Amino acid sequence: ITTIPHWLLKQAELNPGETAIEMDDGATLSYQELHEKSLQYAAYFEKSGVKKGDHVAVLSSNRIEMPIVIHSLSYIGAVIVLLNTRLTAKELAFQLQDAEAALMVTEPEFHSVAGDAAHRAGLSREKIVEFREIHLEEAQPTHMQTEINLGDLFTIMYTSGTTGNPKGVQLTYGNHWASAVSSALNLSLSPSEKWLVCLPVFHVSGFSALIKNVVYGMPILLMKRFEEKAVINNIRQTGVTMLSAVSVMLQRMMSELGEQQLPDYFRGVLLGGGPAPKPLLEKAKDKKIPVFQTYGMTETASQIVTLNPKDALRKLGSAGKPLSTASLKIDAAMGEVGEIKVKGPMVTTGYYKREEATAEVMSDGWLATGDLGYQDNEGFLHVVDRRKDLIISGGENIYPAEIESVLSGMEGIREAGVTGIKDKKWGQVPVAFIVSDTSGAIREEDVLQFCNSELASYKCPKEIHFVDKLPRNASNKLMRRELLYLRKVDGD
Ligand code: S0N
Ligand code: AMP
Ligand code: MG
Ligand code: MG
Ligand code: MG
Repeated sequence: ITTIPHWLLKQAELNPGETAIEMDDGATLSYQELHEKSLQYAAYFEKSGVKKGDHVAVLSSNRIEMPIVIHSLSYIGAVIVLLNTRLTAKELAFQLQDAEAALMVTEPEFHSVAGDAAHRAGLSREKIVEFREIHLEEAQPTHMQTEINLGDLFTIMYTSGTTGNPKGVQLTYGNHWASAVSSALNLSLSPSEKWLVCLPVFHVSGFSALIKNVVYGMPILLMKRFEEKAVINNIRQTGVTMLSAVSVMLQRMMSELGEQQLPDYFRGVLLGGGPAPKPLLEKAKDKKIPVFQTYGMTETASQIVTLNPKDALRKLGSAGKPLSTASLKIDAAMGEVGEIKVKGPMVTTGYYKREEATAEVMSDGWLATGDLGYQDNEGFLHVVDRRKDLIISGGENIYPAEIESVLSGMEGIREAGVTGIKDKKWGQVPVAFIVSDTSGAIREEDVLQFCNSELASYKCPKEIHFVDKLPRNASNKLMRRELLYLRKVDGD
């Protein structure tokens, strides 16, 4: 197959009156309403000049407009560039430019950062559309995509790398569709479930739930932001059966729960986006909260290896087996650690305009993830280490190279090295080691202020250490793991 009926059009036909989306403020949309609103938005975007194949950037929190904008853009065949709302104007500008965005859609909350980013990217003011400016005059666009071509590019989401600038991960409709179908087979999902979405929709973690919503006809409860109390209340009061989360969210939910339990109809938490600490999994088991660890990434449109509910307790700590349409291989003997490679219809076609970077990780359909793991004697995956140098803080990725390049651009800094340390709250946080140049007198507070103006705050180093030189090997390569020996902790 190359084409399928548009998934939202199909749900509007099959389940018009069923609830598609509930918001935590009580607003709801049935599939028919979601479809009609999306058509109206599509007509507006078409009138604004958006054509099939154009790239439209979206900068928004999990508002009800988010799914509407996403489906409306797919109704006119535009490609959606999802922007992380925590980024600075400078970081956003890079992505707008790199992705060749023709238009940016955003909400009033980001008025000023969006304006600044667009200006830096050379995108004119009238190319920024705020939700409140969208006029719903026409009922539908003139050129509507009633069918989805699975080979067409659907989304671009940015991910940083071991060197230099972020790269745009391209995902086709087929990638997202295969992901949704495979996830349903793995977790036995059906329209009688309700999925709570508290992960950001600008990440594939949250985005994939919006696709499940229209591919299965399964309702979702969309939360504007994560808040542990509200998540627990929503599970109790609105019949939520499943949710996806990163470790820090599960941790916060369990502290909030204390001795209390979740209702029996709650089927479980799909836990991913970073390491799943064993003590956290044990604690959830004690509290009778089913947790399904999943391994996946932006490049695989979310899950690719996931622990099946039936094995969840027996195989605690494992990330499970590849989904039914996917394959996994580790070039090492059984039980031995090696690089994790994955293949399947959910795997990206590559990075936007980065043929070299794509060729580096893709070969014969296999994606070399850079993550390390082993398969046990039953074939279950155990992830033991993340991609080279990658720091994961509360589910957000931080690449030392990106922070180092910002730091060395600051006046007074000769060179900088960045690595991660363990953190109780976020799992890991970045710390920086700085060699100042001969001009001397550079202050910690100036460095922090500089970082704040250039980098999203989760990327800003939590400690600054001034050192005489950085540890390098014989070929002059920075040895980031050795940086920690230079760390001077207060009170030492
Ligand atoms: C954990 C979250 C919710 C924390 O945000 P919170 O509590 O709302 O913070 P704020 O009130 O916004 O800010 C308060 C201060 O905290 C700082 N801050 C916020 N987040 C972080 C962070 N992650 N690290 C460090 N600091 C942080 C703010 O900057 C602010 O500080 P100041 O005042 O100094 O500005 C939030 O971080 C969050 O939503 N995290 C999750 C992100 C995520 O979705 N990651 C997954 C990405 N990966 C993928 O998409 C692929 C894997 C995948 O698909 C998947 C993942 C999980 C589960 C399922 C799947 C799946 O396969 O389906
Ligand atoms: P992202 O690029 O934001 O999609 O992050 C994906 C990365 O998160 C993976 O390449 C891994 O390094 C890490 N990750 C995802 N799932 C797991 C897991 N179950 N255990 C350990 N690390 C994980
Ligand atoms: Mg908050
Ligand atoms: Mg990430
Ligand atoms: Mg400098």
